[in-house]
Order: sequence, then C-alpha cells, then structure tokens
Amino acid sequence: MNKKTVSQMGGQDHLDRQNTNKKLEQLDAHRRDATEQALTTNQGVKIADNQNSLKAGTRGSTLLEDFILREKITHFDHERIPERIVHARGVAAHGFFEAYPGNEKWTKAGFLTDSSIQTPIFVRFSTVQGPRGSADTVRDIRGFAIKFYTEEGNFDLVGNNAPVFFIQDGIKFPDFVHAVKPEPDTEIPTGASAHDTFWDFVSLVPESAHAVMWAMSDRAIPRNLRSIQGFGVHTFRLINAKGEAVFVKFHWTPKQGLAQLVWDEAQKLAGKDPDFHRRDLYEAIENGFYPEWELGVQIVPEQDEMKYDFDLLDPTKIIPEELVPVTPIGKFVLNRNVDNFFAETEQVAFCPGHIVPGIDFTNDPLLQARLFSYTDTQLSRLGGPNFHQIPINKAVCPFHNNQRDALHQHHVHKGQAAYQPNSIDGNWPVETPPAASQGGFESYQERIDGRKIRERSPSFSDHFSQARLYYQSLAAHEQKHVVDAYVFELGKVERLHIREREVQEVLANIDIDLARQVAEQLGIALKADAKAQSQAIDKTSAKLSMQAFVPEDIKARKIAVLVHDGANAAQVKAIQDWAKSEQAVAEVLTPTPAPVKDSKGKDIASDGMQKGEPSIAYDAVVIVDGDNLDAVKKDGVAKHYLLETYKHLKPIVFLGDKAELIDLLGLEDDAGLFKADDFKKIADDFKESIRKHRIWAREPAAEVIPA
Ligand code: HDE
Repeated sequence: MNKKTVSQMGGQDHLDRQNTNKKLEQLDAHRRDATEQALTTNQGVKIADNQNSLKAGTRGSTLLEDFILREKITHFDHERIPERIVHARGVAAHGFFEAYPGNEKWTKAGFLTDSSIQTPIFVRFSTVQGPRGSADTVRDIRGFAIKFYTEEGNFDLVGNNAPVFFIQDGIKFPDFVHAVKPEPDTEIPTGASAHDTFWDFVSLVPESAHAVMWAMSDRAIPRNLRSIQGFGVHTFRLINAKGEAVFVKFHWTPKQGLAQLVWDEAQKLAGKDPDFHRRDLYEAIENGFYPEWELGVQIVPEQDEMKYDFDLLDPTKIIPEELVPVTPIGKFVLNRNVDNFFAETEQVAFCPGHIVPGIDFTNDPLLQARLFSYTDTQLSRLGGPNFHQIPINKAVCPFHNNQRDALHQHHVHKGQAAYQPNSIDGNWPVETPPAASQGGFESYQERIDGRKIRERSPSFSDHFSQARLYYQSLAAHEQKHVVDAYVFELGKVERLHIREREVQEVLANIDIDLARQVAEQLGIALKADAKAQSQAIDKTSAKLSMQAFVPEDIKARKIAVLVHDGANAAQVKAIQDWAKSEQAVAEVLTPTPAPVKDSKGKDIASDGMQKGEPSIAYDAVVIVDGDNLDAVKKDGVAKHYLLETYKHLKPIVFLGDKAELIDLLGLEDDAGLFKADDFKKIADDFKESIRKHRIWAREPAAEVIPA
C-alpha cells in the first residue's frame, strides 16, 4: 500500500490523486531538515558538482585527490552497523504514558504516582529470530520494549508478547539463540523456527515446553502490532516511599483487542508484503488511529512469595489471573512515527537494568543475566560506551557524573576534577540521599543467605503443568491451530528422532490429546503407556485465550471494496460513508490502477488495484453490484480475491447480482457471508462480524478451498 492510501485512512473526505500528492509533499516537508540549505561536505565546504567525480579528462581515470568523492564513499561504506543479535527486525514509535491515581501504595516512582504528568515513551516492536530484512509476519514471539523517559531517569520495560520464556537461566541463552537462528552451515531458514536445530534443542530442554506452546499458538502470528499484549515476563519489585516492597508482574493490554492472522495468510503476507506490520503501525499513527494499551500489574505481597505451586522467580511460569488479578496502573498511547528509522529505531538501546527509584529486580536468574547482556551488546552494536548520548537514548532529566571520554563522546565536559571526592570543583556532582523526597536510588535490601552454587532450584522443576494450562484454556479453534503448528514445524524437521522426542517426551507430558493429534499426522505411534505428567491438573485460565480480548469497535479495520466497470456508484459511496462513520478504512480496489466507469459512465477513483492489494491485507471484503456480472464471472483475480477472503475466514458482502457468485464459487452460507441489494441493510451485522474478526466456525468448509 502506498502512502496515497494512507492519507485517506483518517476518515477525511475522499481525496483525488492530485490532492493526495499535495498532502504527501506537505507530509514530507516537515520531515526535511536541509530545506534551503547548501549541499556541503562534512567539513562544511559547499559542493559545486554532486554528479561527477574528478577525472583526468572527461574520459580519463578518477583522481585520488577527489576528497569529495572519497568522503562520500567512505561514509557510505560504513553506513551499516551490526544488527541486533536477536530482535533485529523491528519498528518503533513515540508516545506517552499516563499513570492512574492511587499507585503510591505500591511504588514511589514519580512517573507511576503523579497522574497529572505525561511521560514520553518510545516503543520498539520486534521479531526474535529473523535478520533486519526478514518478513514481519513470520511465526515468532514479538518483542515489545518500552522506554519511559521519566524525570527520575529512563525506565526500560523490555518485554515480549508472551508472558513466559524458553529457558530459566541466562547461561542457556546463547544455546537457545544458536538453536533457533538460521542453521550455521546454510543460513536457512530465515525468520522461522521450523528446522532441526530449534526442535532438537527444545525437545531436549523441557523447561521450554510452555513458551514453545505460546510460539505455536496464534499469539505468534499477530494480525498487526497494535493488537498484541505485552508482558514483563520476570517478577519485579515495586517499592513505596516507606520502603515496603511487593512483587509484580507487568502486563499491558491493547484497547484494540487481540487479533491473529491465519497461517496461510501469514505465509503469503511474508512474500507479498514483508513490511506488513511496520506499514500498518506507520499508517495507523499517521492517520490518527493512535494505538493504546493499559499497563497493569499483578501484585503479590512479600509474605505470599512461597504461596504458589510455582516459583515467582521462574520465568517459564505465569501467575494465573484467577489467582492474582491484574491491577491497572496507567495507560500509554503511540501517537508519533519516527522521523528517521536508523537514528531512532535502529539506535535505540533498551536495557532491563535501566530502572528508577520505586522499581527493583528480583533474583530471577534469567533477569539477572539480562542485566549484564544489554549494555554489553551495545558496546559492539553502537560502537562504545557513550550510546546513552545518542538522542533517542538520552535521559530527559539532567545527568552528570565523572565518566569521561571514550569513542563518540559528544559532551564537552568542563572543569578539572573528574573524580570524587574533590575540592577543586566543589565536589560536584554530589550524591543524593535515597529518602523519597530526595530521590537517590537505593536497592531493595533483600536478605541474602546462601551457598555459592550452580544448581537449579527444585521449585523450578515442573515444566508441563502450565503448558497444559495454556493449551486447555484455548478455544477449540485455537487448540486446532496449535496442533497444526506443531505438525507444520515438526514436519519440516528432517531428523525423525527429533520429531519423535518432541512428541513422546514433551507433548505427551503436556496433554495426551494434543500429543495424539500431532503424532497421528506425523505418522508416529504414541507409546501405549503414554500418560501426561500434568494429566491430573485440569484447569483453565480465561485470559489465556485471545477470544477474551475482542475489541469494542472496528476502528482502523480495513475493508476492500471490489469494483468493476459498470459498478453501482451509490453503493460504493454508501460503503465509504459508513466506514468513515465507524472510523474504519474502506479502499476501492479496481482491476487496474485506472478509475473504473460506473453504470452511468462516470469515474470511480481507484485506491489500488486488486492484483496489487491482495485480500490478505484486508479484514473484510465487499463486492459491489452493477452491470458487469458476466465480466466478473470471467475475472480470475476477483474470484480468487473472494475465495481467499473466504478461506481466511473473513466477512464478505455480496451486493445485488453478485450474490450469484456464492454458488459459482462453491461457498457455504454462514454468519460471515452477507447478501443485500442495499449495503445499509446489512451494515450493522457486517460490523459485528468484522469486530469479531474471523468466522472460526467456517474453518472446516474453508479447508476445501485451494490455497
Ligand atoms: Fe533479550 N536481548 N535477552 N529478552 N530482548 C536483546 O539486546 C538477552 C529476554 C528482548 O527492541 C539484546 O539491545 C539475554 C527475555 C527484547 O531493541 C540482547 C536474555 C525477554 C529485545 C538480549 C534475554 C527479552 C531484546 C539484543 C536471557 C522478554 C529487543 C540487542 C538472559 C522479557 C529490544 C539488544 C529492542 C534484545 C539479551 C531474554 C526481550 C543480546 C542474555 C526473557 C524485546 O542484549
């Protein structure tokens, strides 16, 4: 989708191409910083010719003397920096956070207790496995990192869209990452976990069972990044002004609801629009559909630390919300796109160790290793220890200390005494006492009394019960997708003993029914005595199913309106007006980029062509009536469009004569297929269907439709 369509999304009046271009120019103008400036070298010398290098004669060799050429090429040669070792593919946006009143009971952090301020934030979403250029819609956990630029320093909440992780101890992270990344001999596959080394590792490391289950579920193929939840994963501490602490797990939940892709769609999008998620986020923000999340915490009093049958320090476990509900503490909104991808999205450096007074760590061994890793990785990625001075990483509050020099030092420090204590510069900068009114950081004084030991706590040893809880809590269609995902992924594993091990030793221990379904499709005979270790536990937790998060409206959902020569212009207008009133996006898709003629010979403008804007990029489709049924019946592109929309379980409206296509295409009638002579008559039901997003009951009928 080009920016033209973007500018039409905000619910403004339909713009013709000329107006759109004008708007694009205005949009670009505010992003330029060199308007009316001369082109110069980096030393400020004005350049007279940027088209030709300096040569010995017009057909002669290029001269080494050409400092303009050399400077330009040298800089270009070094434009790329190392990509992140994980989470390389990402997209980010600016926004703000607002606390709800009443949080001072738990924390003294200013940005969480002063509900009158807006704290600026920067959020980066990412996939884990693929490199910078990989596709957005691959099956993967999504990173969801938030930098809060608070008045007391930066706080980074570096989370994921799954509440659990694959390993319990940071020392296993390089092993896990080496296993999931493309295999070292071929560098295949890109952006996928469906390969031998990943499944070899996870089938040997049962602590991964729960997180793998999340990765095989629909959570790992989100429809867009506006519709994902975020989780801090580890248990943290909040500390109030009296020095009292509680354990907390951070959650953030989108107002937009949760929505997933179907697997066929995810795979096709990866090819047809590898930028699908970053484009969606950019367009939504650019057009005023600002995504919003509510931040909450599950609060566990200190004395309840040992109350549960799992360990709060174990990052492979959730606290079911039935045991501890989520208390909302604030909300955040993303309302500004970056101006420059490299300067902001690529150079942002998150670190779980960036905390502020009122927040503290726990001994979760995964978190502890992360505290080291993130700063360390920036040294090679961003080239030295001064990455905190890069604008996107810079604290908004003043910061002063005696750290000096090093690569890329931007600050011109003044004074003679870069040490403390000193009597030359008045001993500045000085320490601040920790009392709440003064704000010096003080670590929570946790009592530590133990042997120095390399050993996993026995309280970390149940790897299957919560994996089972997750599976049991899913809706029937979500469970089916989990089965399908295991079959797809294990089916790509070449070594049969790895498939076998995952099924017999992991899945069978989680849920026999799940294991049986996967085993059957892989042609594996489940051991006769197979009995899940976790079989006794038959519990569900309501908020684990994505079904628990259906949005209230259809804001920003996209509807493709298929029109052909002879189309009924009044219906097109009715759909556009309705979409505008619902803050949804209706785009008129034509056979070619040219306008089509309506039944009275007048132009209907095109927002894109059906071949170029595939059904997989939309949430619903309407095919418009008109004097063209015979032509449409012969139009393979339009027919494929409808079939694919049906296959992907999305609502379709057939207006007027187009209802004939339902039988022609062999579609079974269901709650998501609408026929009407007048769009207005079915608009409310159509809306309800879009709000629910997919017609899951259609799945068996959709399976017979060719992909
Ligand atoms: Fe990360 N992780 N991680 N991780 N992680 C990185 O830091 C690491 C873990 C997460 O948008 C790296 O700056 C270790 C859990 C996100 O820039 C690196 C361990 C969770 C991002 C790193 C973990 C995450 C990263 C790579 C186990 C969810 C992207 C580049 C001990 C709670 C941040 C960088 C962004 C990035 C290390 C486990 C989330 C190498 C050692 C658990 C969202 O430092």
